[in-house]
Amino acid sequence: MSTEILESQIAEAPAVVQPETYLNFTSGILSWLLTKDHKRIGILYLVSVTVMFFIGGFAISVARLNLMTPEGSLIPADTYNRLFTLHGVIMVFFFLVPVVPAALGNFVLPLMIGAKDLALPRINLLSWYLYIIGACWTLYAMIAGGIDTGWTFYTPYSSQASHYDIVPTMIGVVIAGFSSLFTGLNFVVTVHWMRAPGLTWFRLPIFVWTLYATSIIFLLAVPVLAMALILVVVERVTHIGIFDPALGGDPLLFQHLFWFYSHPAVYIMILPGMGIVSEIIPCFARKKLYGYTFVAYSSMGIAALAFLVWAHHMFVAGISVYAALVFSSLSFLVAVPSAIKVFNWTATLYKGSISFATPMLFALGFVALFTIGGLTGLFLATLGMDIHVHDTYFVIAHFHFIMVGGMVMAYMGGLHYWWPKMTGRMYSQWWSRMSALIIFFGFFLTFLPQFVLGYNGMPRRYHSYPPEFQVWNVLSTAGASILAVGYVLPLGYLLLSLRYGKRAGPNPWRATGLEWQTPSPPPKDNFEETPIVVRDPYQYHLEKAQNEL
Ligand code: HEM
Ligand SMILES: [Cu+2]
Repeated sequence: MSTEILESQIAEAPAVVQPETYLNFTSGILSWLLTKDHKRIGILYLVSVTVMFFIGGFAISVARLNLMTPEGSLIPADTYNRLFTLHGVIMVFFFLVPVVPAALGNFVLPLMIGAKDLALPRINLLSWYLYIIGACWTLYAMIAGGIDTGWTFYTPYSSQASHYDIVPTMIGVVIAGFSSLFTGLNFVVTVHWMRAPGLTWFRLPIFVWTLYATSIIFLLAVPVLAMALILVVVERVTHIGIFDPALGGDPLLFQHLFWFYSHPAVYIMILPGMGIVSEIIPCFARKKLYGYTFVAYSSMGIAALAFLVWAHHMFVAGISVYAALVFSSLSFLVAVPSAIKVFNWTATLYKGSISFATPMLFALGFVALFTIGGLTGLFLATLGMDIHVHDTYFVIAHFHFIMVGGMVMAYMGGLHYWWPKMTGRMYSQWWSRMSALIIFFGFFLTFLPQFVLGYNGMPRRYHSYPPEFQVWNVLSTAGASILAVGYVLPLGYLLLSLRYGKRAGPNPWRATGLEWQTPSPPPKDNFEETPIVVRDPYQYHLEKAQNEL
């Protein structure tokens, strides 16, 4: 099997002493904190989002343990509410949104287009500082004060009922929002200006296309979220009626503004994941990506449609039946570009010479779990079904299939794919494959029972429940414990690889992207000389032909 070929290649990589790289050309903590190098900023993001992931994960682990028993005797209801809110806010705004664009994208985007850096390196550093300030601020507000509105900050909870630290939490989220906004701006400018000679738009790797589409969403949607949150703050401080009916405001208005951002935001979370998978599958199937132009256009199609479906979150909130019908139909349309991608990945796999290396395991996990998440989304877009399962565990299961089964899987795939490029080292193949499997099965055991729970009527955000739901909840908690092991393992073998890992060489996967044509880790300015592109991406069949000669 070609896996063996890969492993033997890893072993053959020459053990020469590394010359100057982005990691060692200067040293000291200040050289990192003041760096304008996109690769170092990518690493700074990587470390920070990882910390946030484990904080958010810890919070929900306690909440999930509480659900082992129907009466929820582990923690008080109030603590439970604060924990799931902390989990949601951290995971969405401080992990899922930035993780792929700001951490992986920052690192590989310039390398993939043959550029020296992003177009606006200082703005890039500023983005990271805004992220850190927003994160510390929000965390402090949520831990010292606490909020219990859920990550959606719905009014009237957030405008009157909740008495905790709503205002500082929202300000923190808005600050972090500007970080995404600047990253998006930076990426758009970079893709327009900095492509290597010969790298036309339709020669761009799909990951670059998806980062571009994501950036457009950032630019159009983040300001709306910022405005909505600022209006809640204004209302709480000045008591001018905006959303609060008691003051003459309209609570539905908040939901419109919020979801006008947050629905497109779910595509911010999933599009770059699709991009990663579109890099990994051709590489480990040693085939050209099937239907490249369709995949590229479908990314832009998803980005455009994302803005037309926000009110499918509001079917039971009191919008008119006609509006609901329109939003329901539009929601079905989003399935088309998504299905195109799934079809193209499957077609790429067909008759490929597949190697089940770790990044590929994660990518295949993504395709399976994302497909289930997407199909259950169609259930939710169906008006009658949505009325039945709205705000139940069915919804929790659906979005975790997309965001955790989909996005986190893709992220892990990308991390394992580009790790040798980032660090110059290989990690343990055995342990990393184990953790891919543990995450996959742990994930299923955690979230599959939640579809059953939701369908049978267990509402979300409840700290206790009727005893007949216990069996499924215990299964889900057991799955979550397995999942937790799967997430902690990579921390171990990746850190160990930094010291003990084999040297990776410039191109351990024999991939075709430009990022593999420079040493690992790359030198400070990425390429010794600017590469000139003469071929379309993913020309794995050419390489295969050469090997056969
Ligand atoms: C990257 C990973 C994850 C993300 C982005 C994420 C995101 C979210 C979000 C947005 C919510 C909604 C909170 C709300 O209802 O306001 C939520 C709820 C929940 N999450 Fe996660 N989650 C992640 C991982 C996990 C994991 C690993 C578990 C399993 C232990 C988990 C278990 C839950 C549960 C049980 C709830 C429901 C809380 C409730 O409504 O009572 N999540 N998650
Ligand atoms: Cu939506």
